[in-house]
Amino acid sequence: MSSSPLVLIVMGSDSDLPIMQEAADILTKFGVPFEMRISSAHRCPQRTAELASGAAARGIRIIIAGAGMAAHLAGVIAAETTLPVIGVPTPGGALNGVDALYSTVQMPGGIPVATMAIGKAGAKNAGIFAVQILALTDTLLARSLNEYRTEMAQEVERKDAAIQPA
Ligand code: RP5
Repeated sequence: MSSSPLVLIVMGSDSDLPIMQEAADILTKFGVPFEMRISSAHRCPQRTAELASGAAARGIRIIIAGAGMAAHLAGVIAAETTLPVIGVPTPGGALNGVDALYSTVQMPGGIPVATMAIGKAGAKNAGIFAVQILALTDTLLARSLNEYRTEMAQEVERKDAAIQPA
């Protein structure tokens, strides 16, 4: 696999990092090279647009965008590229991520954002979903995904065994 980043993780603020780190951890686990950036759709719109519009030309294949509150980051990024964009609504603010969920998932027809769950589970799934897309054209990655599923199932069996009476 190439060592230049294939996945770009963008978040609106460093306050999103504890959530978005879950996506980074999954990509690291599967050996997928990625880049992590902070860029805001409203605090630095021009910079965010340039980051998105230039991504494909430098080899990025998928963008994961995480933001909270009135989270327009994923949609703005999707507007600037035809790369698949995976959105992660991050928790926080008065509505604790429900606002971000609606802002991210409710894209008008024409510019899709593949929206995950609010918070750490969503960020983790964003990482896995990116790996699944890359695995369409990478048999080693596809094999790793199957092993990951097998390990998950075995973990459930271990937990089930652990609560059985002696
Ligand atoms: C959004 O506003 C960010 O994605 C973050 O989730 C939220 C709050 O940002 P900070 O005020 O913590 O920088 O743009």
